[in-house]
Amino acid sequence: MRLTSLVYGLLSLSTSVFGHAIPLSDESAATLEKRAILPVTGASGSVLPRLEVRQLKQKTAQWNIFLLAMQKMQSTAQTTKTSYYQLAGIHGVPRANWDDVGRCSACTGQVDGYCTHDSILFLGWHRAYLALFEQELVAAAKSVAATFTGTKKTTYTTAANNLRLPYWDWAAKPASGSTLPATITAATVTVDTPSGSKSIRNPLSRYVFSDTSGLVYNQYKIWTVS
Ligand SMILES: [Cu+2]
Repeated sequence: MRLTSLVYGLLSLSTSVFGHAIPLSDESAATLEKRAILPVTGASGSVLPRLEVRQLKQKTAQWNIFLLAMQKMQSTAQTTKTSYYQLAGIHGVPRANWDDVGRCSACTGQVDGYCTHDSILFLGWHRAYLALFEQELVAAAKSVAATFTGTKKTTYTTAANNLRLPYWDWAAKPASGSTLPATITAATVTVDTPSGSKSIRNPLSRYVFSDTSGLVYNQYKIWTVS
């Protein structure tokens, strides 16, 4: 979410409380009112550490529910604002407006988007962005956990509640093998589902676009289109 959008949303709320019309930059109140504000709260529940991706993999239940949650986000319709596709678009590519919020007229070239790569807002912007991604990831994990039954439902619900977005420590060198985790490069991965063990497309390896119109980088053209 562009930070200015969030600020505008809060200002819009305050105008309804106090009954005053506040002129908001060059955007009309009518345009602002039709937007759905998505609060960035971070993951619900306790404050927990984010684990390095290879450490998370050691936690079998959390790793499984993490992969299933990523699969669920990626299989959500690209038009849904909290889908993997739309959340990725907030960062910049696919190049599409999120919730009708237009991009700045001065943003040109291939690295435009809402991401503030070239400003002092860089760190703050990405903290909010990752908090949004993480809250949707954990929500998806809880949703998937609820589809299990019996003791597995209990196990995966606990795992989902304790799941946080992992990170990759690129400076951590394993005793052998590639520094790039195999869990990212493997084409398929085996997961435990409510209907048993299954091999699925690895959601950490690729995303399959159903609409490539927002893609602008040549290297993305090699990706599969369903
Ligand atoms: Cu960025």
